[in-house]
This record gives sequence, C-alpha cells and structure tokens, in this order.
Amino acid sequence: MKPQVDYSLYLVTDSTDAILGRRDLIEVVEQAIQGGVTVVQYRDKTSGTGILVDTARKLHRICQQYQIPLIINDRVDVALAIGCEGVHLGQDDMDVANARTVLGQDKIIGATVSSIDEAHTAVGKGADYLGIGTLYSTATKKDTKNIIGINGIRKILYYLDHQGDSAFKNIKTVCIGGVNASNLQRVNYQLFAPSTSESPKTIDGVAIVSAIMAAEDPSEAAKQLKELLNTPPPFKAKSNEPVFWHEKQEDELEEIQRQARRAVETIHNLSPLSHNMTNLVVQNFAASVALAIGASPIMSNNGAEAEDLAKLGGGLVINMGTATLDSINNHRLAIAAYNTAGGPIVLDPVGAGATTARRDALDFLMASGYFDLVKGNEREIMAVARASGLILQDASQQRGVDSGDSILSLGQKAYLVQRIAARERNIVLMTGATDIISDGIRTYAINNGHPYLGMVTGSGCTLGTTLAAYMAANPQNKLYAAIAGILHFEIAAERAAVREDVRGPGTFIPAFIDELYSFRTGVLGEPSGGVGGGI
Ligand code: 3NM
Ligand code: MG
Repeated sequence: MKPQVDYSLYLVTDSTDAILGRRDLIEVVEQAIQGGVTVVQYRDKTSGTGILVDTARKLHRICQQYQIPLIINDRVDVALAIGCEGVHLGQDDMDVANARTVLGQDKIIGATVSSIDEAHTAVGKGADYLGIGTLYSTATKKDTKNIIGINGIRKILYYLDHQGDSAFKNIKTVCIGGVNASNLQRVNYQLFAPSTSESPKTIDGVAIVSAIMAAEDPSEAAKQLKELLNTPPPFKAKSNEPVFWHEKQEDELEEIQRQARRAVETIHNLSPLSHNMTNLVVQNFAASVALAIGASPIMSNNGAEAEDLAKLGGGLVINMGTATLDSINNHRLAIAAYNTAGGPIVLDPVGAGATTARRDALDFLMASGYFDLVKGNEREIMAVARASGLILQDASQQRGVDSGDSILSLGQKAYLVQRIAARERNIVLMTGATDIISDGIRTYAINNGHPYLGMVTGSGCTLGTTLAAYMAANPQNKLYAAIAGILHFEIAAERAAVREDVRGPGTFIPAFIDELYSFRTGVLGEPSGGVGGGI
C-alpha cells in the first residue's frame, strides 16, 4: 500500500558546509521531525553511493520511528536498496515512468516541475506529487533553471485544476525555493489556482531546505514554520473571508450603507496612521487629506523605518509615482514589514503601463508581497492584469500617467477587476467616472465623484491615502471599508464642487479638504450616484 503523505511541511536535507556545517545530519533531521516536519527528502549531491546508502538507512530508521515518510532525491537505486517510501526526481534524473517500473506502485514518486509542460508530463507518467519551483531565488541551489515566482506556480496550479482528468486535479503539490518564516504564510495564501470557484486547487505544502536545516535550532524553526502554516497570514487574521452573496440587491445596498457609516465613525474614533510612500508632488496634499478624513498621516519613503511604523497599526500606501531602483528597494522593505505586522497595503501603480521600467517595478512589487488593495485607472489596472498573469500584454501603451481614452466597456472593466481580485485574493479598484471595485466575488460600481477631481494633481494618490486609513481602521471587512473610503472621498468632492465659493479646480482644493473634514463629523448621506451591485 502506498503511504498517505502529509506534504504540509516538507523538509529537504542538505549536507553542505554552508547549511549543515559540522553538525550531524541525522540529529538535525530528528530535531526537525520533532519540530513538526511531515515528510523528509534526503538530498545529497556529492556523497558516493556507499555513504548515500548508509546515511539513507540511518535517516530511514529515524523517520520510521516517527512514522514520517523518507524520500530520496535523484537516486532510485538508493531508495530501492534501503526500501524507503519513495524518490524525488528532477528533470535530469530518471524519468518518472521508468522509476515507476523499477519501484512499483506502492512507492511515492515526486517530480520537480517548472512549467505546465513539465507538470503535464510528470502527471501523465504517474507522479504522486509535484515539487513546483523555483519560487524565489535561493542561495541553497544556485543552478536553478527557472525562477517562476508566485505567478508561475499559480499558472501550473490553474492548469492542473482545469484538466478534465482527476489525476491532474488531485495531484499533490509543494512549492520550493526561498520559503522561510518571513514569507511562508503569504506564499501559502497566494498559491492557489486563480479561480472564483469555492474550492480552487491549492498547494499541499511547502518544501524547505535552509530555513530549517541551517537554523540554529531546527526543531524550533520547524515548530515555528508549522505554526505559521496553521494560522492565517496577519493581513487576513482579523478579516472576514469573502462570502458568496445570496441576498437580494436592496438588502445588499442597505448593508453597504450601514457598514460604510460605521467605517466613517471608526476612522473618526481610531484616527489610524496612514503611512504614505509617495512622490514629492503629492506629499503635502496627501497629508492634508489624511488629516481631514480623521487619519494620522506620515510621509516616509525610508524603508528602514517601515518596520517600526508598521507596528503602529496603520495602513501603507505605495505610490509607484517615481519608480527608481532606490524607491523600489524601500518599497520592498515596507511591504515585508506591513505583511508581517498585518496592516493593509494599498498599491497605487502610477503610470504602470507607461514604461518598461515601471512594468518591471510593478512585477517586482507584486512578486515581493501581498497588497490588500490595488487601485488604478483603466490603463494601470490593465498593467496590473498583465503583472498578475491574467493577460499577456497590456492592450496599449500608456502615454502619461493620465488614464487616456477608455478602451474597455463597463462590463469588460468589471470582468477584469473581478478576475484580478480573484487571482490575487485581494481587492481591486479601477477608478474612473464610474469606479469599479471587487474582492473577486462581489463587484460594485460607484458613480460618485466630480470631474474636478481629475483636474487636480494627486487626487488619485490621496484616494489611496484615504483607503489605507479606512482599511486599517476596519480590518474585519476591507471591501466595505474601501467602499466607505471611496464614498467619503467622492461625496466630499461632489459637495465641494457645488459650493458657491468654488469656481474651478483651484478653489475646489481647499473646499474639498473642508468637505472631507465636515463629512467625517456628519453622517454618511445617500450616495447621490449610488452604489450598484451585481455586475
Ligand atoms: N530545488 P531553500 S530550489 C532543492 O527549484 C531545491 O527545484 C529547487 O532551498 C527547485 O528552501 C531548492 O533553502 C532549494 O530556499 C530550496
Ligand atoms: Mg535531481
């Protein structure tokens, strides 16, 4: 009988000086098992066959003691010699079908895959599980051929999930490459087959070398990783999971209004920090808007400060307005800090489709962390769709940071927004005359706002400031919090625009700040344009 394997915390060993050092492999593995590792792969690229067999036998004894399966990397002969539970084969090793012939039906055969083709072949030849990677570049394996990131792994999961054949749908998967305590929860959360179905295919585990093998205390390290695996990531810990909405639309609108009123009050009561990493042009305006809505602004582009700031319980806005190597590195540090602390991050991919450098920056940022909300105009969201792997290319080159002419219909926009959100498991907002917001399940159109907003510098950026504060103060339901933030912002704009003292965009700005301010102390009225549900 083939053993049932729990792939959740998959230890891959390493006997090199850099990782094992002078410690005893068997002891380190035993400690890791005591910490909670669920399966062990003996990986040793340098020892001779005699030592391999000898060490594998010792490892097998320990594994058997704890009833943990032992898998041998590369060497079918070694696995056969010691009678352990299986092998793991790379693309250059013995082919899965041949290994099956040698080992028989009861052994576990895993295969490393980096592409849909490789996954297709490995499953077709009868692999029991796939090690999908390389997720992130890693010092542990320098000759990795393909770093495919979150997106690459999701594509493979999606492929497996959408084959008619149950062998594909049910194949077990682990990801490998650069997984450690700082990214494990996010990686686990982001790695699923992007789809709106209620049970999309997910990874079954994470394969780890250095974060356990090189740890000072492998048992403690494994224990910590296991705990992280079993708890939702900090940015989801406080939130309600999205639900499939079955209520009638009128009830839904009432509920949104009720929640929005509550969110406005919460901002007022909590005065959350809105941490802005933004460009020089809008810093002053963003700080004024944050104060006016009742939040507490901080303008800091220094990534080194982010860890301390993230602990204050606020939200972060990353504005890609000036995408330099320096700014991107600061953003990376801040993303890690907020993902760890759990505070919401709003990504504002300003002009993301305009230049190759900005596209690269967007790819880099989206690969380095989780964004609770991504907001942008039509062109920017199309660039996000490309970075997310949803479309191959933006439909057109963006000229400036302004939106340009619309090329998508309302329905197409809603579809795109919803699909990206479902893929990223976050919230996506496409701004425009009609704003479209979705958490991948629920999608709404909001018709508030005023054309003056489009005539003043930084209105988009300061909406980001507002959304970060709203989500930080209302983490239990970030979609409603974001809608409340949009309504606050846009209804204030409507009120300001019709004031007698406002004669154009110049006089609009101070009036807008006044209206943002008075709005928060009042009650959220009927949205004049209305929130439409059920797109
Ligand atoms: N295989 P760490 S990456 C053994 O991509 C191995 O196939 C990889 O080590 C692949 O957890 C890798 O220390 C090393 O990053 C993973
Ligand atoms: Mg190999």
